[in-house]
Amino acid sequence: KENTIIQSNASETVEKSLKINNPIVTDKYTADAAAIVFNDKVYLYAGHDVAPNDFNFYKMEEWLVYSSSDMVHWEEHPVPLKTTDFKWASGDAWASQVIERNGKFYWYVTVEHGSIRGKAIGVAVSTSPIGPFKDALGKALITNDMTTQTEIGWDDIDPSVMIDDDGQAYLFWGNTVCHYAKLNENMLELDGPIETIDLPNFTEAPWIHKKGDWYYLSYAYQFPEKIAYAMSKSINGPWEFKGILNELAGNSNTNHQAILEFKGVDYFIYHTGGIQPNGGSFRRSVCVDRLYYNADGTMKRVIMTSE
Ligand code: FUB
Repeated sequence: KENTIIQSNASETVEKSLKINNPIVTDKYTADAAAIVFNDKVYLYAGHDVAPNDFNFYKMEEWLVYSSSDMVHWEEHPVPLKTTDFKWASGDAWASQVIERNGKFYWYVTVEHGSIRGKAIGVAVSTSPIGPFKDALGKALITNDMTTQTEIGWDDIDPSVMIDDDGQAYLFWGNTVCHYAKLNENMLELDGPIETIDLPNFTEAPWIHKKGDWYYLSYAYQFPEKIAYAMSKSINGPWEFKGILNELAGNSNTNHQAILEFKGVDYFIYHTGGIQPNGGSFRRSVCVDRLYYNADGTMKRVIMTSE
């Protein structure tokens, strides 16, 4: 299977066909990617899987950042953020997402809290998309104590953030239960109650995005994870379940997506355990493929070139 990007450059009237090579990073294990477009480039943020080959759990202590002008050639930048940058945290660089507002870049991350049981969501800030980023609050934005719907310590993970057309920012997150709340304009405080969304077989990894008039809430579905999604005409729902967007990602129990449009082309970013011989659920690799919408706004199943 070949997934190519056709880019036309009107001034030169040339068309170049670029082939995506998956996984996009081969000298490190990368997972849980998020991406933004800024000044004609894509910035891709990922957790760094460093679990030794005989260690069967996540070992992640820093996040990485890559940039690209064409989604095919990627430049790695110096490590922009580590769990040790959050003095109140004790480790675990789990899933995250960056967003730009008024020239500042806010990075919402999952970490293990040092003194409150379980995972928590923190925020780091920078004036550049490649950092360096600094802890913006000196404490967690969301902790396990704030959402007690489940007994597990990892229900407050996987932040996804969006600024709507009217300027209102929203934070979505969760494992087992999907939560969302408004964010203040300073991006550092909640601006209202924490709500929950009922989604079939929601496991984790919500990703909120908007295209045209539609809001899309995609998420990791069941376990091992596929990616499913729901659509709504309002960010407050009701959400209509639309089915599976991506099948099981090869050789990894988790499957964590990011969705974006860049230079008029839609992309689906995910991870697999694809690098052999040692890739797997705790040594994952970020992949990119094309995403296609139907005329009614629904998304077609992703054809993974990583397999
Ligand atoms: O990478 C650690 C966790 O695994 C993430 O937070 C989840 O989304 C899953 O990918």
